[in-house]
Amino acid sequence: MEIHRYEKAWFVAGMVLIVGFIATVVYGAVGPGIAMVDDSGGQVGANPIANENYDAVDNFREPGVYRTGENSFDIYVVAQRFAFVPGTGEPIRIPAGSEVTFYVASADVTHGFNLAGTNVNVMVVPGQVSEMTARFDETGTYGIICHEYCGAGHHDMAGTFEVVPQSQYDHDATSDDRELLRAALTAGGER
Ligand SMILES: [Cu+2]
Repeated sequence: MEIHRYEKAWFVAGMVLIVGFIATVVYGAVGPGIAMVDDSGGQVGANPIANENYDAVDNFREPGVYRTGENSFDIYVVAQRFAFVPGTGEPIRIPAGSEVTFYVASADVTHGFNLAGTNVNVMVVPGQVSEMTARFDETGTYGIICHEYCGAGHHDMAGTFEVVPQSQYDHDATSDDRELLRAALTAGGER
């Protein structure tokens, strides 16, 4: 049986494309370390989030930035129509050289959480805490974008994430300090 040479050429081209596609996936996983977000954040009732009843859930806290170590932070974000809390009203701010774990939950419908220009990019499904960790060594400002159509104000659903120099880091901007302050006030009695 004779195979036409054009047919042979297309067969070779097809094989090269398949091998090329597999190679890009392998490179993405091994090289830049691109990974899928899994369900490690756990499930969460959508009602407690919508009602701001954060004490009722053990894997989500009041939205804000919590310092967990010298250079590590946990950031809890609620995505709701049509804002990120925090992020939209006030920027999320961390010092450069930080490792950040994001916990994002939805108060209503499915949203997206993407730090523009980074690998931090996840769907925020009601009932699920989307958890992902990233390192920010350089200063910069990133837009936070909702990339899942969520309603009439979707195009306005955006926020700001700022990585500032250590020296400029504003302690007052973090809720862990507010919490420390609250604890100090409670310890010192009512005022
Ligand atoms: Cu949206």
